[in-house]
Amino acid sequence: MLKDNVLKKLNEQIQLEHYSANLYLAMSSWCKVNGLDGSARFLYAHSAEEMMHMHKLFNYINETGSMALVSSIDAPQTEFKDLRNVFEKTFEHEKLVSARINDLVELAFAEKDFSSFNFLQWYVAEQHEEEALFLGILDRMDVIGFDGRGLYMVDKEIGKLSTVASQGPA
Ligand code: OFO
Repeated sequence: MLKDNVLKKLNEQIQLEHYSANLYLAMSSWCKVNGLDGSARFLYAHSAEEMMHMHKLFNYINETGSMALVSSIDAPQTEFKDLRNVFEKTFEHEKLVSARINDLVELAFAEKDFSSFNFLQWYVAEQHEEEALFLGILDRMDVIGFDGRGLYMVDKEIGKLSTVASQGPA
């Protein structure tokens, strides 16, 4: 069984991963209706990854004999200034997720809950990859730019990442 304070934080992380999935799905929808099919595909696939992150936590909690909770999720933002704004927000969001994971790791260690500490290492590595992935997309935008056919090229490049989203950019 998990200690109450660790269980509470793990359940909050379930909620945050679920929010991440909904946020990226909302972003995918915005991209699709704005003709940005590559980005829409990438964000749709990434939303599915976030659901996997959520389920992984859910299953871990239940395996310990504790109660994984399904809580209400805030509605995500649905309007964005432009494509760069979408990906600036993904990067900011991933940095928030990393900070929450770090807090969880710190708590698990302080509580001598080494099973949770070990379990959470997967998320530590994953957050490193995700921050690098989204920062890489912002860098590509800066290199390609948005002049002329720039937006088309950027969207196409992001679309190519959708098949390798789980491994990071090729
Ligand atoms: Fe995007 O890594 Fe989970 O939230």
